[in-house]
Amino acid sequence: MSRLDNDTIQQKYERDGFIILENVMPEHTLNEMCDEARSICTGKRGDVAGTDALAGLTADEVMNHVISIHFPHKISPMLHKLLSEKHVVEALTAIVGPNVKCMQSMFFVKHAGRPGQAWHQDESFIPTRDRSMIGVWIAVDNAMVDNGCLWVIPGSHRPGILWQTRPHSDARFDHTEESFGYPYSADEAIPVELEAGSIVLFNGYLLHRSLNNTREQGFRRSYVNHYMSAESLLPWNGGCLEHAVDDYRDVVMVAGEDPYAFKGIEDLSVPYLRPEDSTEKTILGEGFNL
Ligand SMILES: O=C(O)CCC(=O)C(=O)O
Repeated sequence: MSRLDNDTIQQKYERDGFIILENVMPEHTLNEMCDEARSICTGKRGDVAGTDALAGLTADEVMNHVISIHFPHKISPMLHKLLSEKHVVEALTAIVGPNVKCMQSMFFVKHAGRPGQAWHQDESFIPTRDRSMIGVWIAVDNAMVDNGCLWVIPGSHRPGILWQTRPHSDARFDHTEESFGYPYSADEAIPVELEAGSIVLFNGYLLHRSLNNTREQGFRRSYVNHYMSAESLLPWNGGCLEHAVDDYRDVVMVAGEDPYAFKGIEDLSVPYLRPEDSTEKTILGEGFNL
């Protein structure tokens, strides 16, 4: 990251809607992240919705049933600390401003044969009030086209429109709805192939997707975290509350001052395993509406 100065970061991000930081995470950290994911999946870090139904399976077997672990930072000090990784925070402050908070973490596992996620915009799911949402996607394994790397439509964040979404029946993707009605063609999309340890930061309005992992074996893991300006309120439900609150306060400050510190921090986000497809929603039990 220090390889780019702040102006370049801002210019590229404003133009394309994403920037890449190469070779940020050392191999030992990537290995620790994988060990941590295994511990979480087998309940060694505390309660995770979805693990009961998969009790008795090995960590790798559990990870073969799920797309991702949501909010792992809530129970893993190691993954919590990585939210504030210094190169990431430097890039975030260059793009978002001096005061930055994180509201979500996800550890994607995407085993061989498992689906990706259809075209979508992250701000459709996590609505900031100032359009400052930014995803930080850390490649834990080499992420290539054949194992389901991210794809983006460069510049698609610029209109600042959240396109409509609808259910789809494309078996390459999980049950999450797809965006449609946008004025871009398939040949404007580009794959974001990354070596393990590299990172892509992308705008919450950027159209992106990931394809299925077509390999015979192995995982395509990524640690994906969402951040925003600390000045903005966050009318969100955290993916598990029945209704959105005016300002979701289960956040982690990673830079600067929190102008709403007087509200305190709440314990709202619940770590859970996101099922591989809608037929496995039952592993989560009542109260989840994914
Ligand atoms: O990593 C993936 O396969 C999908 C990630 C994604 O689309 C997202 O984080 O919004």
